[in-house]
Amino acid sequence: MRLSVAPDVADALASGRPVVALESTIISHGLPRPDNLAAAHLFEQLLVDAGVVPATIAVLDGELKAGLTPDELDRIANEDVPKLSVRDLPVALARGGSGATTVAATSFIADRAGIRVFATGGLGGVHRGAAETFDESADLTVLSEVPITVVSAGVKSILDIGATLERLETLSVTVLGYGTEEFPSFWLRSSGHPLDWSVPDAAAVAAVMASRDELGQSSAIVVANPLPVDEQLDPATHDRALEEALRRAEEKHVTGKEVTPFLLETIVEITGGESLAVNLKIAENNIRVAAEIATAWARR
Ligand code: PSU
Ligand code: MN
Repeated sequence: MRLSVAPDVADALASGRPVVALESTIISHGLPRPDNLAAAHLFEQLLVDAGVVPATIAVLDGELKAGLTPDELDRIANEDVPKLSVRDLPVALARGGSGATTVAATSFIADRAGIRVFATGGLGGVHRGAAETFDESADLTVLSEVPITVVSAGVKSILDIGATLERLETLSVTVLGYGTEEFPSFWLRSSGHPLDWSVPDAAAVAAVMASRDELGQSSAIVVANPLPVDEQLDPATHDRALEEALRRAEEKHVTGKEVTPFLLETIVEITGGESLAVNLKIAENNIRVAAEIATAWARR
């Protein structure tokens, strides 16, 4: 397989030291330039500071990458690379192309590299109106097939959160509230959707990972990690921005894989960057928890 694992990542995996995978679509499509490159460096540094080796995942020049050099990180942040999900990977490899990986493609590549824990901001999910459009992220179906533990702040309220949770159930993806009994809605701590299972700490997540392996299951564990309430987006600002972004997407007939980036950019614009600041906090918060989980896992 054309998979290049960075030397520090390969060393850590070989000696059982903690590694956390990071996705690259959040860098290329989820955050605006030039903040995106600074954020990408910060995300890696948070892991390094926690004694964990970061492995940012992407596709470059026809090769799957687990762990990027600073130059490679710069390319993802500053070149107009496409967003690649799992179905796009064979085409990118065949053409010698490059791209940023979604949660689905990152999970797939991280698993092939032998990485067990992955931190992102929010997962893709079932879009509003999916009953007519069938727009559901491949993140969900891929997570039913890849035994990775992914830390996220739930899914954004731009999606249909209830339908997303139903699909995760159907797909046998284990969902754990991290210090919460409720599924978070990314910018907000609450979504109104209760969860079946809550865990208090990283060691409890590692114990569930071990049980999953013991059962020989192939599906992912989603760790739903909400922001502290004093760090969340103001709920009134949130509701106003969401409504307006959904209206504009409909008016402009935005469809397919453009929907997520369009809504996110529009919400950043409407909130005057406030949603972006919260977005960064969410990613940082998830990375810290992922570092603790990877460390607890490495100790077992
Ligand atoms: N949610 C976010 N920010 C993002 C994404 C999702 O809050 O940048 C990205 C992730 O990479 C996710 C992808 O895997 O969008 C899902 O896109 P789609 O719905 O087209 O599958
Ligand atoms: Mn879609």
